[in-house]
Amino acid sequence: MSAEKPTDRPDHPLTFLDLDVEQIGAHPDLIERMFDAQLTGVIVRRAFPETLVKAAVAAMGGDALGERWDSPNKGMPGGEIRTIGDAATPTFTAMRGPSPERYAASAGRHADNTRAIFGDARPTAAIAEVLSTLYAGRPAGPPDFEGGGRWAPYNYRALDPGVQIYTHHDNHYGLSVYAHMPKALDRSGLLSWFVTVQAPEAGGELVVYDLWGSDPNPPMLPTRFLDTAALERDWGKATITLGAGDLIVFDAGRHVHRVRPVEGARPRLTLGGFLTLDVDRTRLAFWS
Ligand SMILES: O=C(O)CCC(=O)C(=O)O
Ligand SMILES: [Fe+2]
Repeated sequence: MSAEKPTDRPDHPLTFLDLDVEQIGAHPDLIERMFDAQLTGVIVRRAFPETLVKAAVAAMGGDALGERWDSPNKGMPGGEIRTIGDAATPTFTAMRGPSPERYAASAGRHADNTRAIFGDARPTAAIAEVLSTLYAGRPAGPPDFEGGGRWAPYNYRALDPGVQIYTHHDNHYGLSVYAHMPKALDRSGLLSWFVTVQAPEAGGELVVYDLWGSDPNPPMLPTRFLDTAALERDWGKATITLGAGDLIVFDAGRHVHRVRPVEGARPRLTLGGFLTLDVDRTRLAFWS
């Protein structure tokens, strides 16, 4: 992690903790601190066991998953992420996000996709354990999808050479799919998390700015996308490099962020989603 520019926005500080998975038991308050904007993010090194990393790279980096891969940003120059499983976000092909019916069908395939990648191993339990530990051991899991089924716990992502995730924030509770999220969950905040299973040769860093999605007059391009060049010039930022097995949780509901273009020959492979707390602060919910 490096903060290239001292922030001149003391009310939007960029503060990250960088821990090894063995250390996180000593920090049971980190999820709440992020939720309450006291901390921007936490990096958990070696959070995902090596056997799971290897299985994910073998499957996601090969071509056995074929038709399971989707291209939700098809037609977006430089932004054509590949995914397995839908996310509750706007995409280039669905600006208001997936319909509830589409999302529910995709979430219903999550277990089968996960078996195709990991066999009998339990990646979701491994992630739930890390997130729960950061929340004082309280239960962590995907919420019910009201109307039937559950939210998918995460989706799978590949950024091929040259591809990036453009500047955005992730406070998307206004999308129609969120009508199916239980009311007991707190929508005043949202954190992102993801696990890197394969880092690219270069590029692909997460860049987090000290601009919040709720700030007035953000720098916009005529295309109505955020003006990344203006952010690079005038805002403070943190650049975070993640290796295989590292997990990050950060305040993606507030902070504008992006993933720099992948350089080199191999794709950047991650799996991840979002999380929030219930209003009563008794459990953590994570979903894609
Ligand atoms: O790199 C990823 O998988 C996602 C990055 C991102 O925008 C997020 O985690 O909110
Ligand atoms: Fe994001």
